[in-house]
Amino acid sequence: MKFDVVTIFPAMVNAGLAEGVVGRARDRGLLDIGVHNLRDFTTDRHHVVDDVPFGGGPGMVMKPEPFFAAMEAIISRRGRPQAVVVLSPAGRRFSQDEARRLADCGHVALLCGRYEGIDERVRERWATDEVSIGDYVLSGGELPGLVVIDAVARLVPGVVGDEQSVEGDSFGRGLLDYPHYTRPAEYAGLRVPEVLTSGHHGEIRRWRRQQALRRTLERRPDLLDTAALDEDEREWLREWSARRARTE
Ligand code: 4FV
Repeated sequence: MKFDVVTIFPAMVNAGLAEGVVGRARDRGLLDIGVHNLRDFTTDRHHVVDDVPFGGGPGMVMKPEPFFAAMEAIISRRGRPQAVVVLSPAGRRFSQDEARRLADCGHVALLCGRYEGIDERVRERWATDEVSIGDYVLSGGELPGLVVIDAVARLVPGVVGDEQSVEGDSFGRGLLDYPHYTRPAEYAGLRVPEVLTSGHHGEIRRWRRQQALRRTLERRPDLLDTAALDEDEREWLREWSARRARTE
């Protein structure tokens, strides 16, 4: 999987890519990540990347020319990305489905803004997607870019050792994850649910499915509209809502 990141803080991005699953995958060549310093694509000796906003107003806006030059260079050096993502609060909300779609692209460029944002003509000319990681304002697009790379990289075969854990991940089937426990079986007066130390793998799988479903029902019922539920899960939901109706 190939990524290209355009940023004025390459060290910050490289630091965020250096550890753990993504860091190992990059070292093993499963991920080919180009991190490009936007200032390298300026032509003035002060490497200026921002300017005052047309129409006035607070703050500065990132100039279009360096981004255009950066995209031209990426295409000539590394090929044309299938997806060019501008990270911004005005974008489509990032999700596991979005991560899967980008993972199927094979080559994704990520344009990270700072200041008030990037001149709109960059999005008009280059972006295939505008993506937001959430309804809050950050000081830059680098952290959102790292979030996207991390989520997409986990879907690249071989990046996460045990493929099952990716499939079993939260949102793998659109449900929240079941609770996790490890040794000791009792700690601070708190015991691990019996079923998990029972050795009954069928029972354990059933308990985990019920826990994932119940948590989703309690915390994110909105997810149930799109979750891929099987007949058991639909039956449990019917039982639980019938029981709740009886107790209300
Ligand atoms: C953001 C978000 C975000 C806005 C102006 C960078 C900042 C600054 N990006 N999801 N939320 N970006 O807050 O993606 O340039």
